[in-house]
Amino acid sequence: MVSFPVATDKERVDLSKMREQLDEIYEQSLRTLEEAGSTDELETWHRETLGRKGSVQLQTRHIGQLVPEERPHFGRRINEVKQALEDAYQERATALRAQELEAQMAAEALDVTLPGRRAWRGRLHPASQTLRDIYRIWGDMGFQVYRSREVETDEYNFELLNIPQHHPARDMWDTFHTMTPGVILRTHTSPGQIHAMRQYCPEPIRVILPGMCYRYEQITARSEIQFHQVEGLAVGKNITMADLKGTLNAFARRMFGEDRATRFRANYFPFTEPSAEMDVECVLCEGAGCQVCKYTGWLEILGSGMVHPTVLRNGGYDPEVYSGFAFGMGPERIAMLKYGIDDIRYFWSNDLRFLEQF
Ligand code: FA5
Repeated sequence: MVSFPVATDKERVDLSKMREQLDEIYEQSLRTLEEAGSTDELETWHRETLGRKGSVQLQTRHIGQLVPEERPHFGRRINEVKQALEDAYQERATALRAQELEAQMAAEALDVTLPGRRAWRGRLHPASQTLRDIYRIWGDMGFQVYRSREVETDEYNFELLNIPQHHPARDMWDTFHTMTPGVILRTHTSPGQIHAMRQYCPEPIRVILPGMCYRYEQITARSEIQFHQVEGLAVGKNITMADLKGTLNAFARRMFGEDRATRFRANYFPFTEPSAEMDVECVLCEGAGCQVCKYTGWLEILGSGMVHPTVLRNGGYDPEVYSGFAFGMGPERIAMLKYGIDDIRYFWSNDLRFLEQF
């Protein structure tokens, strides 16, 4: 129950005077309500009139100055005034909102006859475009895409590929380790060879294995710590080095043009024997020699070789019966050659000026 301060006889006031005063506040409030020209002004009016410290509410403080039997009459009157003002406020608010909306619509009028703005259309990243070109070419030659994991065990990334612990060849693939001992981010797509062989053995295999690889190395114009590779693997009976060369040459002609010369250079990979790297004639200087090809006229595009007998055995195949070839190429490097991109760092820098050119 609300209690009001009780007035002394001297302080008592006349009910009619107080009603007069309240009526005056009511009239005055209605007038200022009409003058409110915006919803902001309306809110101010509401706070100053009907709020907790508003002019109408303040009238309740005088209730205690009335004789007790008059107090309920005056209280009721205050409530009536409050309600009437609240109704008037709602009416005014509705009218003002409609006015404001109309004004806004007039100001922001749409000319529906103007042509619409074209939605900005994204496009495939140059690395994805190159990957798709690669898939298409290998797909036409009967190679299926085989997906394998990016987080690998040391066993699959190295040991089963004929790279035992402490083998110096591990220096070629500096590695990111996870917090779980023996679990790493793969440094190349070659561990996928073992997964594919173990899944398909003893069937013949013709797959490409695309995906992201990671290496803990210095980022330079030619090397990133994160890049794609596309591995290729063919396993069957009577597969020879001639198949490897013929197939890779067919790929290079489709990728870089019919007349593009290629060559194989002997190289070393622990998981292939013999091993070779493949070069294509420099697309920028047509073999004459330039900065990009380091004045050799040739650009390396991939590593390859005949699958090592130990690796075939680790995959479940008898190397006396089966043979195979494998290769690993870098799509970003291929895109660099194809489009004359001189820095691999553009690929992941998210610069639209670069990306919009493809
Ligand atoms: C390998 O990774 C071998 N696994 C390839 C292979 C597979 C050989 C099967 C034989 C049989 P290499 O480290 O050279 O080899 O990498 C292969 C390709 O990946 C390179 O030719 C290059 O195109 C790309 N590549 C390698 N390191 C980077 C890097 N840091 N940034 C961008 N591309 C890279």
